[in-house]
Amino acid sequence: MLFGRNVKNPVKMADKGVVKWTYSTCGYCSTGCSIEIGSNAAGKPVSTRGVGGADVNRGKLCLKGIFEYQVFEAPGRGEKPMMRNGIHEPYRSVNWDQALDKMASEIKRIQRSYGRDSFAIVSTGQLLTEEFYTLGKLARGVIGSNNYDGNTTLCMASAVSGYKRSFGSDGPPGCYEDFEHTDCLIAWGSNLPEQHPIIYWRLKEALEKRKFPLIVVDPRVTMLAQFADIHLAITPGTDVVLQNALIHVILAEGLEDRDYIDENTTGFEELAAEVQNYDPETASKLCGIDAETIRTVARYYAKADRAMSIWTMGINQSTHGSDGVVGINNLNLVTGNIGKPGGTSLSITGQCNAMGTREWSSCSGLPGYRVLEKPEEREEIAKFWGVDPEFFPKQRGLTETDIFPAIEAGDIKGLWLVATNPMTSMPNTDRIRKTLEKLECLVVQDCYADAESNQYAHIFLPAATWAEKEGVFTNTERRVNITRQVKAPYADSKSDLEIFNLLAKRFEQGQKIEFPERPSEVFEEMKQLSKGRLCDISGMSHDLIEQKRGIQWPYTEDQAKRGEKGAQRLYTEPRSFRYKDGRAKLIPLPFINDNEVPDEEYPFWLNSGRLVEHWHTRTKTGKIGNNNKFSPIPFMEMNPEAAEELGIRHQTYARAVSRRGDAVVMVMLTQRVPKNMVFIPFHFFDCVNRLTLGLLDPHSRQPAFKQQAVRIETVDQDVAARMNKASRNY
Ligand SMILES: Nc1nc2c(c(=O)[nH]1)N[C@H]1C(S)=C(S)[C@@H](COP(=O)(O)OP(=O)(O)OC[C@H]3O[C@@H](n4cnc5c(=O)[nH]c(N)nc54)[C@H](O)[C@@H]3O)O[C@H]1N2
Ligand SMILES: Nc1nc2c(c(=O)[nH]1)N[C@H]1C(S)=C(S)[C@@H](COP(=O)(O)OP(=O)(O)OC[C@H]3O[C@@H](n4cnc5c(=O)[nH]c(N)nc54)[C@H](O)[C@@H]3O)O[C@H]1N2
Ligand code: SF4
Ligand SMILES: [Mo]
Repeated sequence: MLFGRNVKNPVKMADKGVVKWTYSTCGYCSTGCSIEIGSNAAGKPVSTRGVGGADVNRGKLCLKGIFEYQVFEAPGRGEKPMMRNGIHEPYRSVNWDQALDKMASEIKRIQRSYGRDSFAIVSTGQLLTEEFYTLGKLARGVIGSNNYDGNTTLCMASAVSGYKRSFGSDGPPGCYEDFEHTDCLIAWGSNLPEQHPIIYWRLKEALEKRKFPLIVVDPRVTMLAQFADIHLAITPGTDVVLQNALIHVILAEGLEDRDYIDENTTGFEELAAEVQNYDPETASKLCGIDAETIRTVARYYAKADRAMSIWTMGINQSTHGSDGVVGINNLNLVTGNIGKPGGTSLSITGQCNAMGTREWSSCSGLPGYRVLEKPEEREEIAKFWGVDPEFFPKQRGLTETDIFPAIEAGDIKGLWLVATNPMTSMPNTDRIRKTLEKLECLVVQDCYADAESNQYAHIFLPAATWAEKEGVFTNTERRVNITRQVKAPYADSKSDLEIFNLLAKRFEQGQKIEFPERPSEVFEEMKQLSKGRLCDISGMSHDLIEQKRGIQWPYTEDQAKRGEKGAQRLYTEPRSFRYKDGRAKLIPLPFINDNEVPDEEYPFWLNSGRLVEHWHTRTKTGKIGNNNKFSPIPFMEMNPEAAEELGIRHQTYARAVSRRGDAVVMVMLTQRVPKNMVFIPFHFFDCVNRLTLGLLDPHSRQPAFKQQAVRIETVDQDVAARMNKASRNY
């Protein structure tokens, strides 16, 4: 007789018939996991697995990486270029020459009629670095519009701005290995287990080996908060107050690192004077954390041998985003925690190549962290590309969040969206819809034709995606890793690199400048331009990157010759910051509350963010069954006590209303949010971003996606259910 396991069907692993594994890097988040794509005998990708020897993920993947081979054939892929005269006409398929000829002639017409900057370009954090560099060359050196930016303004702009203000340059100074050395970690507005599952796994592994305090600052009880030793459920948008109060306690109790401050910083007196105003009792009234807890956390952080902070969108997406980053840097500088193992200020980036675009896309300046404002840097690039330096603007143009209002105002008439879907991802999407409708020409270049922004386009260019092409990404810890091509571009789509090159040839100046066709040749150009820069990659090559499963920059030719690893940390030497005197700046941060805050009419905070199973606007994960099934419809987290007062039950529909618009969503009752807050994931079209306001940070121009006010209303359940069925749902 058979018992137990033996009577059950044994678990069978489907034999997918993999005959070949191709090395790649995950194309979703900025963790930068090394991944192998398995193809069957017919050359079709049928599997993905983590790479064991890779330093970042050591064989692991999260559920997005595990099913990533399904993105290639998912429904909605763009098959052929399409065109139409007006956005109310149906699209017709055309060939590439017709689409690109039309695009080039529209760019020229618009620039001739309204000026060079009247045609804008908005790109992304999700192209390969070689593609970013090439788009930068095309935008800055050929088309010559200064209104060229990326969706990174919705994402990383505050981190970039804060790093520049504190250290004199962008560039996250730490790495994942810092978890293994730190004695205290504060995570600010960052939900690692869901948004960076493999970085979280690295943190958890470090905690299992050696316990240290984990402190989480987040108004919501996220999964990371559930694992924390101390959770500070902060009042939204007030992190700067808490930072000032922590420094107040540190200085009042003499816990600062005097030697480090004297040797490496300027501005200490001004900072000390400002934080005088933030004694824990006063701060407590503003940020909602009790005074004793502020003191405890300050002592933990300052007394730890090595302390580090990580942060993500809870800090960046705020009207105090840039200040919040500077505040974290201040805290680390006064405690001497920069550039040492376990002592750092590490921005956790977002998209797979959020770093690559910062380094090489020329969005905010010129390649290799050069800026338009410095004549010698303009000269250098102009000479290298073979253009007249006078062709470059002398200062940075509009950011994405200023480009849309400029379209509204009639200053911009044409727009090219490359791998970004603002109809779902920008704040106040009703306004974005009206804005897009005003354009004389909108070009959408996307791997999926059903990206919502494409409903408003005149020209659609189908792009290849991820491992249908070849090139590098840079992850959160400055690690450059490679994606190898596993299959040909889907249908008649083309790699973004090829599209840029084909468009360049349609301009006189584009015929004069060299646009190499192969990604490895583009990489060689970048290497040349990186020599002596902070982001030096001159010791790398595509093959070496694959061999080492990613290399961290800076990595010079000398380092390569000596067979060293890439640099794990920046600013490890005294006075090695990027300001002329080598010192970092301590910057006082007076706090003014300028958010939309709840009031009688709109009594709830509206918070928004992400879920582990979905990626952004769901053009990918919405179609992958094993991702989508966990959250197939929009929902709203709401506190049970608040719901009871309003007569709202679990798993019924309710309407959230803001001053901008409304959205009907399924209610999920949970203690994860406080009584005066609701949380709605932003992955769904015509949902939370109909409600958001998106006030801008004055330094970074990044929108505050996480702080606005709404009221909640009951709705007729049958009507809501019918509406929900009728709305687009994969
Ligand atoms: N599964 C998945 N992973 C992703 C992505 C995805 O779409 N899906 N996107 C990637 C990208 S581009 C990014 S930028 C990252 C984002 O990664 P995260 O920033 O970790 O994710 P979010 O959910 O946007 O926001 C994080 C937290 O900020 C908190 N928060 C809100 N207001 C405040 C505040 O005032 N102060 C503080 N301290 N916290 C606040 C929210 O409650 C939320 O829990 O994730 C990346 N990883
Ligand atoms: N309410 C709210 N809104 C938010 C946020 C929030 O927390 N709350 N977070 C913000 C943040 S941090 C971010 S990063 C943005 C993200 O916002 P988006 O960038 O608009 O979101 P994605 O869905 O990633 O859009 C990328 C597009 O590029 C396409 N694509 C993918 N790969 C390729 C490729 O190789 N080539 C081409 N040409 N196209 C490709 C995809 O199909 C998709 O349409 O959203 C922001 N919006
Ligand atoms: S953690 Fe990020 S990089 Fe790693 S598999 Fe998941 S989505 Fe991909
Ligand atoms: Mo992001």
